[in-house]
Amino acid sequence: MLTIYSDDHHLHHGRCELMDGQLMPCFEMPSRADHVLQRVKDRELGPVQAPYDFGLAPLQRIHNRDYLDFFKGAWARWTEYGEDGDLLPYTWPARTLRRVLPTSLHGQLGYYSFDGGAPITAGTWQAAYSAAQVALTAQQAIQRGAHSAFALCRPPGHHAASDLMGGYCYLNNAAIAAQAFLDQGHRKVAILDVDYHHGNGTQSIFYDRRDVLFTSIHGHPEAEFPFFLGYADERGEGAGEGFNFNYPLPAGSGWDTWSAALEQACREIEHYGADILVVSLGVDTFKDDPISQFKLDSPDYLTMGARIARLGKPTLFVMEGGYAVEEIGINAVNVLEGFEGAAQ
Ligand code: SP5
Ligand code: ZN
Repeated sequence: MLTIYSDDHHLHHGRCELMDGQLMPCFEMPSRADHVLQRVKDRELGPVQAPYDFGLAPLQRIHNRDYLDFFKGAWARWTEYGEDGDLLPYTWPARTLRRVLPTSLHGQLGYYSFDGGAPITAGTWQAAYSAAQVALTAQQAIQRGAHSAFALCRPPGHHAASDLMGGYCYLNNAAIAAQAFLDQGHRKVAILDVDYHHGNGTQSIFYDRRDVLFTSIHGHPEAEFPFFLGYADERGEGAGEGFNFNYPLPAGSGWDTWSAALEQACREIEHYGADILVVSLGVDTFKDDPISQFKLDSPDYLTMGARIARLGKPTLFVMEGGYAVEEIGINAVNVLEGFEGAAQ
């Protein structure tokens, strides 16, 4: 399987995040992607190629122009204040407040984010831009006939909505790639989001559309980030009604529970008749993940990949979360190897 990778992800290295009342080093760190790349090489999964540059147009198909302009320019505005620490929001337009776009940098940052988990550093825009290009380059490989490809994206993307960053995400790599498939002639794209957290950004982007089926297996939002989306009764709206499927699972869920949800998601994807499958590949479902509560073990990821392969669709894997850094490469590449072992 072809892997697309850019070293630019090293340009994004947030200093800290707030957890349990303390500032901790960011769980979403550069060594994550380094470990995945190393495992791709160790297992001789296939060639590793740098991304092409498709420019901003495919990003603008998903993200609002004002959001992209804000994100691109935010760091320069921050340095004008003489600051060089991470740029982090601290006020959001929650209930009773007005959703107005202030002129101040921090006001705008609150407007364009939903949590304090997406720090902007000097290189965040470039890293996120390159991650989107990684996804688009892998998408192009499938468009040109490959049965599968792996977009080794970092930072991840599935929490990012059309004009919101959060949950370590800035640009929605999977959504950008899904839209590119549609723009290049495909009619039905299915997204299977296996990250431990609900893909709220992806769901919101496609919620009123039927040309993208969104399915997600995740920690129940009653108890888990992102809390405010990802419930089973969210089935889509308008033309998109019936094209959104959430499988929220309780803390402690292991492979038996998880794989039963995967069966249901696969059934919906088959019923939908997708031309293409995009997998939001988070491996934070792992038993030793430091911020998650599922109990999948490394061999389970081989089985996961094999089940996905049995759908028989051209499949783009897009890297999302996974914070057990030592095992992230094993687990992510196990999905890909399980897929290859079962695909014809
Ligand atoms: C892409 C992705 O996986 N983003 C996840 C963002 C999760 N951010 C919130 C983390 C909060 C962790 N709290 C764990 C409490 C354990 N005591
Ligand atoms: Zn996650």
